[in-house]
Amino acid sequence: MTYVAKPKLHHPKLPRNELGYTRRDYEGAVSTLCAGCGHDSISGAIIQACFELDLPPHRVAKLSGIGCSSKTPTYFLGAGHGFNSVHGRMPSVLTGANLANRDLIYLGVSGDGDSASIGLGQFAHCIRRGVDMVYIVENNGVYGLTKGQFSATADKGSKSKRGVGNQDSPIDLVSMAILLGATFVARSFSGDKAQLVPLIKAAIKHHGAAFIDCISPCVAFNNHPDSTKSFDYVREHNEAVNYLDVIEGRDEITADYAPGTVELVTQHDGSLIKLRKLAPDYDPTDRLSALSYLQERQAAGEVVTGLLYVDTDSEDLHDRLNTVGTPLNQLGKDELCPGAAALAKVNASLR
Ligand SMILES: Cc1ncc(C[n+]2csc(CCOP(=O)(O)OP(=O)(O)O)c2C)c(N)n1
Ligand code: SF4
Ligand SMILES: [Mg+2]
Repeated sequence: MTYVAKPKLHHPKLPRNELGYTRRDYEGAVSTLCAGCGHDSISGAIIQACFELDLPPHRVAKLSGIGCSSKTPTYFLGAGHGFNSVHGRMPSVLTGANLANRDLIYLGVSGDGDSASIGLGQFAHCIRRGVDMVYIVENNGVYGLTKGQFSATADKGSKSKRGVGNQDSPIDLVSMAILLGATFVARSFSGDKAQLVPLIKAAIKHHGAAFIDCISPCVAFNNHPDSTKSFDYVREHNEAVNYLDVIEGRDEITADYAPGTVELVTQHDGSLIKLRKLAPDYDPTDRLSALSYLQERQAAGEVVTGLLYVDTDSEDLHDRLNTVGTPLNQLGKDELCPGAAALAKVNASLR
């Protein structure tokens, strides 16, 4: 119930991070989603990731569209900035906010209907522009909020709760994100926090467009035996290519791993991704093999999860536009207005 406030009291011995915050300081309002909805587990993973990264909650901007998934920013980071936009329009609002203030951490939360159906064009352009953000799709294969219609990510042949088969081909958002130029692409499962939390942390540390497709079963409309987005199906067909840890630049690196099974990937800000490879031949820095591996395993009915692709030389929209380092919303009149002489020169060049 939205009117039930969470109790402010908490155990005095709750662990605190470097900022002195407990995990409770990263929570939001009480969730109104169905009990057992995968989306709530993703909110829990976001809370855990931000707590572990010692992020000041007020430095995070949470943007979403419309849907059960898009409601979730209310349930985490209550002290962050939030903007619940129009269905499928989160990417352009996020792009504008990022251009105006590059200093915040941008978290776009969307659904498969929000991003693969009505918002597909917005998704594509936001990714190809390299907006510095973490874009999470909470993917359940249905429009949960409007009572379970198939979305564009529902697998062909997948059956609805009422037994109707989906005849259309699915859109695979991770393959699409790689093709569109995302520089960090991952897939995970709401029921696998051990994999999801480090992926979110690495995505936050990434400089550029980071995309996470998170399979998140809808217990009300799409968690039955004929659904390929059900808890049971994903557990049985989950093919994890790797598990990772994120090591921040300031920490001493004490890796305890068997040679040949771990790969260290250095990100733009010096943080390290320690990849425990489960598929020994999988190279997440090789874009072409990532795409063909995804197609191959998908044809075998498997759901490939883990860090699928990362470009360690990534750039973002601000790099491409060569904008100033100071957030535009902090510039004064003198910096923003070039003056009459400069304007006259521009006008003269156009005559
Ligand atoms: C312009 C517009 N068209 C349609 C709708 C109705 N609508 C609301 S949410 C939704 C789909 C949500 O599906 P998804 O993004 O997958 O989120 P979920 O509820 O499954 O988490 C639709 C079609 C709307 N709100 N606005
Ligand atoms: S309808 Fe589905 S997606 Fe929406 S809250 Fe319920 S379980 Fe979650
Ligand atoms: Mg959905």
